[in-house]
Amino acid sequence: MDTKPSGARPARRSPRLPNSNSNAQGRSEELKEAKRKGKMDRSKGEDELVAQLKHLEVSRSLASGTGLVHSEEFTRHNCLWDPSHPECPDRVTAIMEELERRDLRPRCLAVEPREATEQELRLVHKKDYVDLMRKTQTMSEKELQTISENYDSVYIHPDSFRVASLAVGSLLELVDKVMTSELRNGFSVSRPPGHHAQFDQANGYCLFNNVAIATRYAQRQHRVKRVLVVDWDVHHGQGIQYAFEEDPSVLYFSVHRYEKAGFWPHLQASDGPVAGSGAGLGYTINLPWNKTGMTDADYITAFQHLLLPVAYQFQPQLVLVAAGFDCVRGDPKGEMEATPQCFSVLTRMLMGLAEGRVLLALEGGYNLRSTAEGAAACVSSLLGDPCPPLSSSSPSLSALTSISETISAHYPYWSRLQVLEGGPLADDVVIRHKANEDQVGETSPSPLGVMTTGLAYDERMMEHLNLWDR
Ligand code: X5A
Ligand code: ZN
Repeated sequence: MDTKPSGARPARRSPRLPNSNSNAQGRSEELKEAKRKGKMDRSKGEDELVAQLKHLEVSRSLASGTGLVHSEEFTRHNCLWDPSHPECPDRVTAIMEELERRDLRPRCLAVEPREATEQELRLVHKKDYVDLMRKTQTMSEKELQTISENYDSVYIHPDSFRVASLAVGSLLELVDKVMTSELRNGFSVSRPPGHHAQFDQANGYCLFNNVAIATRYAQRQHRVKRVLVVDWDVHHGQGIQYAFEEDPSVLYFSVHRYEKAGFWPHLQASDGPVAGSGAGLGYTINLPWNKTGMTDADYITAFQHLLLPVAYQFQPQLVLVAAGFDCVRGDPKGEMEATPQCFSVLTRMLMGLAEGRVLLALEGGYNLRSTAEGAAACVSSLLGDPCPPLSSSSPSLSALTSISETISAHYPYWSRLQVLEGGPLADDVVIRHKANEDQVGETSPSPLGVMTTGLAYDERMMEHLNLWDR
């Protein structure tokens, strides 16, 4: 996996250029040389033009390719005192083997991981915390165990700092490549996971918050204004929520097992009525499941009736997915019933947003088969494959109750949810056409234009009818 996507792409050449192999007699070497140079200059010019076009909005449709980051290094982080810890190196190996088995891996473009810098880690984390994590590299097993006990559900290995930095940096590389349209979308097969990690603490098998750091990085480095973070890991990503709860530039949506705070991390902050605070009010959306066994229909309904209406109103410029697969059927912690194929569909649903700039980063997932199949299903969608069919079923009453409670909490903030409450379309949404009123001239698209769907209707159309055969 050392092929850089840029290297894998053949240089474009004009088909109009003649083949320069002709060795016609009488032609001076000078002329041949001049022609050869001319051709080189011309294709060089084209390459530059293509490179420049890729930075323009209009050329986004040219963006192709699904980036895949992985490295053997991700298997170096493991629990020295519990070899049967669920957050184990085999998780990423199982995913890579499944991608290989389904011939998905060679269809992706390999992206080389890199370690995040101190400055990048500090986009989300406190200096003292980053310094402490760096120091763990030279600690004894005994010391590591003591440090780990200061946190909830965490283990640290001497290689953890390096591997966790690599997991962050991998996602940052993908952010760079989708923001410059070198890639359309991507998947980071990395560990340790990140969505529970917080400003000054490790938590829930997470050391650095990969997705939260990537969000801030996209905003700083690529001037991205609005980022949508979708978290379908079965646990609530409280680390991501805390990082952005007051920030209206980041819409955080999490669907998670909750059981009225009976499930880890047992926080009231994970509940449906929690919506963010200050300027960020309305930009934190929690969908807590209060029963196990949620199915494809429950997840699809949540996306169709809650996430997608809000996401299309928010108009993100980048979508990051905290992609845990502990929500897939067979996971010992999640105890959900969603199929791996369901996550193909959820991925596909997000690809219509942000001009397809969708990046998935692995979070949890503790059944190797479920995790591998779920991740492969997502990669298949990112590559543009058609979604496999889902067995039809109806959402459960418990799921509908959760969805409805979250919609109730959020409809004051999102007008696109208000139509679902049965409310009438606001009168001012209808732009009434006035007859005999010439309004020609202003044709440039307004910012509102791209948010508004046109509806052409006139009662006089009723006058066209079949008079002799009603
Ligand atoms: C990333 C993830 C789960 C932590 C469970 C702690 N963490 N009981 O899935
Ligand atoms: Zn999880």
